[in-house]
Amino acid sequence: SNNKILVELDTSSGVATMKFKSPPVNSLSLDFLTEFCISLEKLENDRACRGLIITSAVPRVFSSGLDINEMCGKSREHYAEFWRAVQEMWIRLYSSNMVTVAAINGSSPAGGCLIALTCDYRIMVENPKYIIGLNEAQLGIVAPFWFKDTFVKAVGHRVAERSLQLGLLHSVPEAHRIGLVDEVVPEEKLQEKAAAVVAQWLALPDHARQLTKSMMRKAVLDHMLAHREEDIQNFVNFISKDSIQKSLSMYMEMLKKKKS
Ligand code: CO8
Repeated sequence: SNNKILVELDTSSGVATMKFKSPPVNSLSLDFLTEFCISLEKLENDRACRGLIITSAVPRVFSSGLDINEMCGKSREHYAEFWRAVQEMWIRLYSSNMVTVAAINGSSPAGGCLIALTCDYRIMVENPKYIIGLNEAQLGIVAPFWFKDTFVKAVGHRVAERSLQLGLLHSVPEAHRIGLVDEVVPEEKLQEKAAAVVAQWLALPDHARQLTKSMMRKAVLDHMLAHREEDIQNFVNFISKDSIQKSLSMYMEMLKKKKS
C-alpha cells in the first residue's frame, strides 16, 4: 500500500512534509501504520532530509487515533501484530534525528494526540470545533505507559494525572494553556509557521541538537524498549477481554449514532 500518506521533500530547505490522507478520519490502521513507518525510514535515511512537518490532508481531522476496527473481533495474533506496529511508529518518531513538527489542522484524539506529542514541537489551528487529548479512559481502556510517559514529558505530572484519569479532550485554547500544544495559529498561517519553526531548529548544528534530543528522550525510550514484548502481551490480554470488547463496540456504536 502506498496511498494513505503523501510525502513531499523540499530539497532546498531539507524539510519534508507528510500529509495524512486516509479519509474519513485518518484512523491508524495496520496498513496506515506500516506505510507511516516505511515513509519515516526513507526520510530518516535520506541525507537531503533534516526536518519533517506532519499534517493532515483530511478536513477537520488530524488523526482520530488508533483504528478501533483493528482492536475489535480479531485474533490474538492480529492484536499482537497491530500493537507491534503502533509501538514501531512511536519508536521511530520518538527517536528520529530529524526536527519533527506537528502541524495539527484538526481534531487529534488518543493515538492522534500521541503522534503530535512524539514530535519536537506542536502548532495547532485555532478552531472552536477541534479537540485534542488522550481520551482512552472514556473508551474504558487505559493509555499504555509510554503514551502516558510521552504526555507527562509535555505537560507535567499533575496536569497529565487529571487529564488522563478523566480522558479529557481539550479545546485548542485549553491545550495551549496546559502546554499540550506549543502554539496556536489561524488556519492560513499554519504552513508558514511550521516552516519557520523547523528552520529555527535547523539553524543549529545537527549533531548537537540530535545528541541533546536523544539525551532528553533516552530514559523514556529505553524503558519502552525494555518492556516492549511485555507491553504487547498486556495489550493482547487486555483487548481480548469480553468486557473490553463490549466497551469498544459500544463506543463504535455511539460514534455512528452521534452522526445522524
Ligand atoms: N477508528 C475507527 N473508526 C473511526 C474512528 C477510529 N478511531 N474514529 C472515527 N471513526 C469512524 C466513525 O465511526 C465514522 O464512521 P461511519 O462513517 O461509518 O459512521 C467515521 O469514522 C467518521 O467519524 P465521525 O462522524 O465521528 O467524524 P467527525 O468529523 O464528526 O469527528 C472525530 C471526528 C473527532 C475524530 C471523531 O470521529 C472521534 O472522536 N473519533 C473517535 C476518536 C477516538 O476516541 N479514538 C480513540 C482510539 S483508541 C487509541 O487511539 C489509543 C488506544 C490505546 C489502546 C490501549 C489499550 C490497552
